[in-house]
Amino acid sequence: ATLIAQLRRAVEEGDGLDLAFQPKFDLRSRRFFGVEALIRWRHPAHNLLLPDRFITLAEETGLITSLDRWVLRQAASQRRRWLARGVDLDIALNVSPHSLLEGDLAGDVAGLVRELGLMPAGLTIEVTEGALMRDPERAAEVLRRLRDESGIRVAIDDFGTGYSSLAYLKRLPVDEVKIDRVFVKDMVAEPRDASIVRTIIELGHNLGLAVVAEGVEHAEALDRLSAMGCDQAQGFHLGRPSPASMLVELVEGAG
Ligand code: G
Ligand code: G
Ligand code: NA
Ligand code: MN
Repeated sequence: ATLIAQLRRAVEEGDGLDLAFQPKFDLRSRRFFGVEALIRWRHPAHNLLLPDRFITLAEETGLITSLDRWVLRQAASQRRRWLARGVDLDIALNVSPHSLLEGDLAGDVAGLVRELGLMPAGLTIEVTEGALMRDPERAAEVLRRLRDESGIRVAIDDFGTGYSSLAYLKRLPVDEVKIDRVFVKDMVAEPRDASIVRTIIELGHNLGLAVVAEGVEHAEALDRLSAMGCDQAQGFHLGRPSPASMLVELVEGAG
């Protein structure tokens, strides 16, 4: 079978798909407060496939809608299972532009949150600048409904690599910006990267947004981000994407 046919089967039956969870760390309380869910595909022949190998394919074939819906249900169910064990971790999930702008994401989320008895949802939806800029009016409407009807937090992912207009950033119903890891990766050695990071933190705070740095790979970067007033951080230094069970150990170990 072709990769497309295999992906269709995986998505339609949820067979071989899995979520990895990467911890998100609060720099002020020095605690893990949440995770980002990242999809993995245990392909029969290629072992573990990372999303850069199949998300584009899913977008091109229209499978992305079902894939994102599967992720949403899994993430919400995981949140529920953790809550039942007294583990209160916000779960962030990535939503493709197509899933944000077409169909009825806000309605789907509201239905799921009601079904699982999660209110507020304790979920964050991460969207890229590209998704927001493709149709800012429609994006704003969907995001506003997600926040109002389901208590969803909204994050702009990979911030600084797209082309968001600052005028839209001011008007969009967003809670958080995530500084793209290309700026964070070398910020200790590269003064210009450090300046960009500092500038995004200041911009975010001036607009009343929480600022998250992704791609934190070393303790030095974490210290610098802390000193700059960055709110939250994520990266290999703090924890790699891992199965749900390992997350609980990490969080309880640090708590
Ligand atoms: O997990 P990894 O770091 O390899 O992710 C690579 C890219 O795939 C990232 O841009 C991430 O946002 C995206 N991605 C990961 N999981 C999902 C998912 O569940 N849905 C969508 N639409 N994108 C995802
Ligand atoms: O685009 P998005 O931010 O959703 O991408 C998440 C991707 O970033 C995941 O594939 C994850 O594996 C990867 N990632 C997470 N932390 C780090 C890190 O510290 N360094 C690098 N290089 N990649 C990371
Ligand atoms: Na993301
Ligand atoms: Mn990102």
